[in-house]
Amino acid sequence: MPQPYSPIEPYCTHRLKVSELHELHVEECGNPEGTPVVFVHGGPGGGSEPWHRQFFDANRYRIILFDQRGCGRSTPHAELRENTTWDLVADMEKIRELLGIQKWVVFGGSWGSTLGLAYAVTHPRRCRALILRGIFLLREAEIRWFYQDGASWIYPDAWEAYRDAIPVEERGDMVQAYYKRLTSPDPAVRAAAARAWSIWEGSTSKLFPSPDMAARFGEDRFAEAFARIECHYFINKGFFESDDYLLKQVHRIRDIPGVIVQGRYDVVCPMRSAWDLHQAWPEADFAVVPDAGHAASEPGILSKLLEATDRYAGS
Ligand code: STX
Repeated sequence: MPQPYSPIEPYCTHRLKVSELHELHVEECGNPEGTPVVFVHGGPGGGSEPWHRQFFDANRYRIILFDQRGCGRSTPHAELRENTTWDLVADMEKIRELLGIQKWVVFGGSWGSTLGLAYAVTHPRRCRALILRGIFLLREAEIRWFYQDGASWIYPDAWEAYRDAIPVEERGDMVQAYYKRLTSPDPAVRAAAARAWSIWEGSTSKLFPSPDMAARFGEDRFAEAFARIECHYFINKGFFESDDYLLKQVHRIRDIPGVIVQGRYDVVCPMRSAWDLHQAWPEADFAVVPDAGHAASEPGILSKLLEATDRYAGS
């Protein structure tokens, strides 16, 4: 079993005001003189967690974690206004400038891969390397697969609760139906929809599903931000100008060292997207883990991620 690095605490935290409305939580761990790496969390709306620090050797990396707008310790919680992909890309630049970093390694899984790619194609010269896992390009087919029809064929049991939160006559467009509830003025309606949405994702993330994970995803505070922000980004097609925007922009980053790590049995972000990215960016290292799903904590995925961070750590 691969072991993550030991738990660590930040040596420094920041509150960064990025708009009239939003303030971000930013933290630095590890070695202030080390290679800078930014951890880009999933969702959108998932927030960063203490164990995310453990993908990196604290002796060799200056590890930067932040909570994206509206989630984790950033405020206001679950806020959808002034919250777009391009706001988040701009926030990453603000963080980089605040910390006086020229170039950093960008590490992200799932939505973290989406945002990591959006950042990298916009600011390629700021990226020392990219480490991407569980590739999500936020294309219509990916949203349809997981939230409408596809993953439901693999997890019909977990699907029931997600489906039953929506009345039959609205099930033709689940994302739209959820959006209506997740933005309802009634907090009880919002909370019920958020729980159902979030538990669906938590129940399907691992090759061997863990009840712990599903339960954690169902906690009110987490679910509210996760479900509302995800749904908002999906309704808005990721704020990308076209469905294949990221793939079309990959030419901008092909000379940056890159690693793509993908679980073969990822049901949340099926391997087709990682494969499409690999085709568009053949120079990047492409590691398919034959016995894993979506989660970064699965042994085969963790092992490849640790290998990748070790490679770019410098001396
Ligand atoms: N959303 C996939 C995603 O980014 C489509 C994601 N799924 N679960 C997570 O992120 C966390 C484990 C980070 C909450």
